[in-house]
Amino acid sequence: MRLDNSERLFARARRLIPGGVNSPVRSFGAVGGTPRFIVSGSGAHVRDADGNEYLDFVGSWGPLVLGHAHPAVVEAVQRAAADGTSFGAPTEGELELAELITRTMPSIEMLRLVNSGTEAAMSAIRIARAYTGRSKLIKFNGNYHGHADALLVKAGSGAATYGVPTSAGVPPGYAAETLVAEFNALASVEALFEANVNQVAAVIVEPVAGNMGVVAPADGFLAGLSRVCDENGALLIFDEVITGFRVAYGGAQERYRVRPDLTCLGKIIGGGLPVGAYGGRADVMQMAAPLGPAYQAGTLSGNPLATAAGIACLRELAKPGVFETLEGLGAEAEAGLRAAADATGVAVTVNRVGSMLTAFFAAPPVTTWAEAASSETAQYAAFFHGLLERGVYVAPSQFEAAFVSLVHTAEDIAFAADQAREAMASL
Ligand code: KE4
Repeated sequence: MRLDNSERLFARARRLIPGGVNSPVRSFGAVGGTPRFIVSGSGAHVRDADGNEYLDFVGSWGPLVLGHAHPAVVEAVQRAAADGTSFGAPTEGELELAELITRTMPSIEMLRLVNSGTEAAMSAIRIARAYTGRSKLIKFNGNYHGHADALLVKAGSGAATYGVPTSAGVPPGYAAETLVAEFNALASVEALFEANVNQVAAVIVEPVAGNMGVVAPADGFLAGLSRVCDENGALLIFDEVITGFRVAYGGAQERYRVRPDLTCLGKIIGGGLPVGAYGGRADVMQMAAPLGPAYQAGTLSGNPLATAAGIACLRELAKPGVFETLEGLGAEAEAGLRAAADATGVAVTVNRVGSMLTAFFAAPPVTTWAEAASSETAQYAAFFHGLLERGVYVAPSQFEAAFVSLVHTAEDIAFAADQAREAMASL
């Protein structure tokens, strides 16, 4: 496989950009080799700077549930851009996107648009602290909520991938306010509440973990979190940056029928452009400036291009049969991976929720961070390259999700399964 152009571009990039990338997980640091410089995407495929084409299951880490360059999204962005790219003033598009979201997720009575999932999570936590007057936060080992200081404590995704789950540069005083529980272990949450009576402002959770690889909530776990938060006067924050409009149109809160106090959104609601959002109970959201005393702002928050892309994307997802199609394609992808592991005898655990899934190179079950972290990451790296050489692009990290889009076909999934079997056979 020719990689001259990606190698040349990567060498240039490393001179100016730390690690040659603008987000660590892209650097292939965990799997080795040269990150592919992508020049275009169309439907379920991307093309790199050397003309190599790949069937894409990264999907820009979740936003591209409609695939690359979907006509409805492209046309909406082109039309919006022709009228100006940003005004720094309210626009109708922000209102329309807010109405689409609040109609879909009844727990969100009011919301604020921001530019990323990181901003959404950090702002939701600030609002929760302002509302409760409390400082401490409970998060889960292996969950990732963006790179705000308070959240880079035992974080998943790239932080776990590169072995810095608690980042340098976060003052000990900040980290001390963040308490860490174990995902799917309600007792670990109850113990933290008992040890920090009346001090916890909120619990923030990925309702379906995506950043340790995909780990579904155990039966009753999410409802248990809601109960324990209510009992202790704390707010429950669902970080649905990945799961929102992914695991159901109404996200994990619809799929599992648990109503959080606050929700963080991102990725899909921007249709591939930078959008995040936080929202929830109106009495809590009243804390946000200019209504209340908790300040949060953003030059490009709700900008017309991003809201146009997000509205076009959510409108497509609202069409009949979309989530049945995503569920079916996800199930086929899961079956293909399981068949590849069975045919080759490789110890793989495949976890899936809807159209997000992960093949863990670990014996089953994988229901906790500890079990996910026991994966053979070197084997995953070899599998990753085996797929890449065969034209299939998945996340360059064991601790991420693969995403199936609406434009992957049954033939695509069958092709990927065949390549997975060959890649596993060559381990
Ligand atoms: P952003 O700031 O990257 O838009 O969102 C942060 C975030 C918040 N919450 C969840 C559940 C997330 O998954 C993320 C970001 N996800 C990672 C990959 N799992 C983004 C990829 C990257 O870091 O480059």
